[in-house]
Amino acid sequence: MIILKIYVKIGLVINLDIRDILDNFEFKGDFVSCKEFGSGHINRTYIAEYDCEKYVVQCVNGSVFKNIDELMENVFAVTRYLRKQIKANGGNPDRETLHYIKTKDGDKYYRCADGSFYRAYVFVSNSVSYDSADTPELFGASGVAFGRFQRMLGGFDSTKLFDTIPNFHNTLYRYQNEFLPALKADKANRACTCKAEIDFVNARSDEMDRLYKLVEEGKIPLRVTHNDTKLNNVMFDSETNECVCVIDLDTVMPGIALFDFADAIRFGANTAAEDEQDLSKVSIDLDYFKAYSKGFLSEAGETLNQYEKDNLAFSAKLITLECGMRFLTDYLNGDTYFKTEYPEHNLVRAKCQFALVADMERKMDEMERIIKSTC
Ligand code: ADP
Ligand code: GN1
Ligand code: MG
Repeated sequence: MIILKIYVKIGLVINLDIRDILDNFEFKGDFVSCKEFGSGHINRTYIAEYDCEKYVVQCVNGSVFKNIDELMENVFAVTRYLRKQIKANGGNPDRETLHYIKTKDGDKYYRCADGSFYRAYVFVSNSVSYDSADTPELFGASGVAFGRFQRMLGGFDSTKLFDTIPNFHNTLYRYQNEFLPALKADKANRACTCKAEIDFVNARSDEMDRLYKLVEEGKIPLRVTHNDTKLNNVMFDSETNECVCVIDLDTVMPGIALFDFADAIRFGANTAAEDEQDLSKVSIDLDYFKAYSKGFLSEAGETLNQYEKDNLAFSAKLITLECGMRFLTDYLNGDTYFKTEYPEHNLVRAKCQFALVADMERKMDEMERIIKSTC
């Protein structure tokens, strides 16, 4: 009776059809409940509770990820490799990597009649993710997690991975091929509402190709990178707060290692939320910057070359500019990419990123000093 009540209650809030989707996966036990969960901007995530185990089920955003087969190939290949590494180091692969559940037909994902895709994995038990870190230590622990992820994948041949979103962190490409065309088209008639932000981006176009130029010159290698190192993409042990597992592997691709440092700083070392409207609250917290640098470099430091080390602080600014530009592009396009909660949400996010860029520019010398002393 209780089970039925919970199901009916939650079923009314989300969508009863989710049960039809869940029934296609090899889950253990009887269904208890299912609810929408998480704060990601792209996919839709559900927690499905069965009496034996909890699962995470995700509807993958097909307009962002155009080739689901290649995406899942990447995720499975990287996870298989990580499991071996963790096992060899005496760790527990079932807790420290994602554990995917195939469909009853043995496929890596389930394709619905409406063309959407679902995939499932075991919920990492006794774990929690955070949208902000209460202490620099907690944030530093996420640096250890992403640094270790980078180090453990050091031996994985990045050319074996598909480029699931080409030019994902190619800032100049995003400027020339996405931002400027969106501005020109001005589909949603919004350019007149964000002149200052457009000027902010244009004024920094000269810096956008600095890192890819180093790649072209053979000074920075392409490595296996996560590319979306937000704090909420690490699971922490709910009792000890130690990092358990890096999740959200959809953007694992060949990339520049610096961005795995940088995107975490953009999100987690901001004294405000990513969509804070009061820009006086936005700044880069140098204690958090230092803590993440220490954590990340303690694991990945030895694998980075001098060109990479010299550009760590700059990369934090560049990715913040890039992310703000992506939010602004989506605002100009009429909000077609990121999930939004209100009409100006993308503009608010962009303004917040640009305020953070401005603060990083003010504090760049200090950020450089911190990196030097940590390296
Ligand atoms: P998105 O691409 O939308 O960011 P994520 O894969 O990051 O999706 O998942 C969203 C949230 O769901 C995460 O921040 C985390 O809280 C939770 N989550 C995802 N995978 C797991 C898992 N295997 N175990 C426990 N929680 C998870
Ligand atoms: C998106 O899915 P989520 O919320 O982890 C985006 C990232 C952005 C981030 C900004 C595939 O990440 O690139 O940095 O929003 N993911 C994709 O919060 O575009
Ligand atoms: Mg995520």
